[in-house]
Amino acid sequence: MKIFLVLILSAIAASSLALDKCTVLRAVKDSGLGGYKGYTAGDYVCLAYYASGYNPLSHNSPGLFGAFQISSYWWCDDGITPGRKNLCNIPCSALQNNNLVDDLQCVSRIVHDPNGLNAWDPWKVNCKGKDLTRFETGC
Ligand SMILES: [Ca+2]
Repeated sequence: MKIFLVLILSAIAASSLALDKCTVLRAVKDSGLGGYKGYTAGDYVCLAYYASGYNPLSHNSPGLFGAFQISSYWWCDDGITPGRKNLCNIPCSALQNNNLVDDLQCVSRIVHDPNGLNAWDPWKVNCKGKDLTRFETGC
């Protein structure tokens, strides 16, 4: 019974971490990333939607962290990935919360590379060249 209660409480805690479109959109706009390399704020919101469903605790694979599913091989330090580079110079745990300021600094670093947002398959498949109006409006 006690364990069951703990499970329920942690499920509630996890779900309360989930972000929504407008929170992500506001964070992207505040970051100043919109317009960089021709990507709009909607590109980043669309990426977060398809990468994680706006859930910072999402783990599509063991090496991906945060709302933008950032790789622990290249970008953040999870303390266990062999050969990790930590090019964003942050712990991966910093990507698993509701504060997107550091996430977006890391996203900016990733987008700075020649591939830009093509670094993310969820963006390439679902957002690239698409009408992203619904990710930029309604807030
Ligand atoms: Ca964060």
